[in-house]
Amino acid sequence: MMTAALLITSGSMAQQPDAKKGEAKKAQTQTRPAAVPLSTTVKSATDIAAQQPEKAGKLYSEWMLPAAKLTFPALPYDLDALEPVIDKLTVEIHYDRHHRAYFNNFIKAVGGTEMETMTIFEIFSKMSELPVSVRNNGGGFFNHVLYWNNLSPKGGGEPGGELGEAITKYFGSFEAFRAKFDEAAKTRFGSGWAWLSVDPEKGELFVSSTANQDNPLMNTESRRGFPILGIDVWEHAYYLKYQNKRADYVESFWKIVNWQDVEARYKQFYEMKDKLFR
Ligand code: MN3
Repeated sequence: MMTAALLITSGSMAQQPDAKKGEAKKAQTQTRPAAVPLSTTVKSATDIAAQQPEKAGKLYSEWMLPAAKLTFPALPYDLDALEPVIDKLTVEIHYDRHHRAYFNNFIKAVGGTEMETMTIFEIFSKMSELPVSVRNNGGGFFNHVLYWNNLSPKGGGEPGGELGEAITKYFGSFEAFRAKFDEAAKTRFGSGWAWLSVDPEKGELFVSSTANQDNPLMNTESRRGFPILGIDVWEHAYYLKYQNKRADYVESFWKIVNWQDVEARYKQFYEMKDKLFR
């Protein structure tokens, strides 16, 4: 069973047999801790559910494990699966070198410390008191897992269901939300991320951007939230294909957004929110 999956996976792995190649295969042969099943039932919009019907409603999370037990997850599709939006070489370098390095350095940084037994959410909640190596590498590890799951070769379009309704409620329309997210992604100076998150107090959706490998779960952020969609705007995410044209990368990004994953994460927020911001 593919519970080796990622943060809050929408489970695109099971229908991506090629994910078993290379490093992914190695990862799967390790003994993995049992995933924590969540009881959420996903009720996706028809167009989204049609993409991965057999996985709707099946959510797993490994993030509640002690940090030292976290594993480096397989990419949920082939390296070239996101072409032409993101080219194979970019995915390969981004996933296998950058992301893997963040993971390795995070595990190293928490090793032998009290952080070993904390969940990554507990670590993010105490970020301001912890070493910068944990902030950069823990953020880098977590953010990229979310990023890969947020994307799919079968993605694109617009969300329906409860997520689509919430976006309309809080932004006025999907177009208005997208304009806001685009703006955050394009104007983030230097390296960082733009996010769509859920406010833990009010439940409202909001857009923000963070520097470096920070994310809205960290207590170093002025507005904290549970991220459900993130775009990496570090140059390593797009430079080979788009060079300095970040705006073109951001525009193309929408063609591969895995809305089923974003909606699943949105619903998971309500399952997990009590454990996220302590
Ligand atoms: Mn990156």
